[in-house]
Amino acid sequence: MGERRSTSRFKSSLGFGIWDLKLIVRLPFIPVIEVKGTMPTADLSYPIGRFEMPATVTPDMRGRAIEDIVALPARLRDAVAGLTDAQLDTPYRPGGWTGRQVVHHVADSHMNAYVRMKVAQTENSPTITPYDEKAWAELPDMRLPIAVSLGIVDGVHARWVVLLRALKPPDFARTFQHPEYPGAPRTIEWLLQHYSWHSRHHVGHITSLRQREGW
Ligand code: NI
Repeated sequence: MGERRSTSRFKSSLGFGIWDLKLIVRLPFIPVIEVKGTMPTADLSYPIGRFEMPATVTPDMRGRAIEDIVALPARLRDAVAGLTDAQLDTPYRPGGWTGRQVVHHVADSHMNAYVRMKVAQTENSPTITPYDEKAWAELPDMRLPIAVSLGIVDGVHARWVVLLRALKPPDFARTFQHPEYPGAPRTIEWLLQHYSWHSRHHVGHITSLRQREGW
């Protein structure tokens, strides 16, 4: 998740959309609620909150975001360590992806992100190709053992981190065009911050499920 984030299509005539409503509903539940099955779906979907691009990104913030990209392969392996196939095939929330789908989705998503960064580095504000992450998550390769995608994440991140660490400050301002956000070019800065969040977001789905289930 994280690919399609446009809220405009959900705007109602009242001037706010369902996401705003979710936020309003969510606020009273921020204090710790660990009783199984009582958390609002919005909280289960966003265990670390929604992504928000910081107004300013300092060098320290960049460094921490790159460390999240470095850490993801091990964090993902730790998150799924010891889970049985039945546990991996359990949705992390009612109607949500299974742990197995989450792992395969991270591989799908981060392969795309890695390619997007490379085209942004080497072309003049290229238009990237979106993909339907929900449809991808239903394709037959989603039923493969998670080891396959853990290996992809290892390899993609090993290469991605080399690129990220070699970026010079002006490189973070390089842009690419996302067809779903016309007129709002994304930067490599945005991509890094987004995938730092995305890495922690999906690990959070699995670790929070384990916590709730006592696995
Ligand atoms: Ni995602």
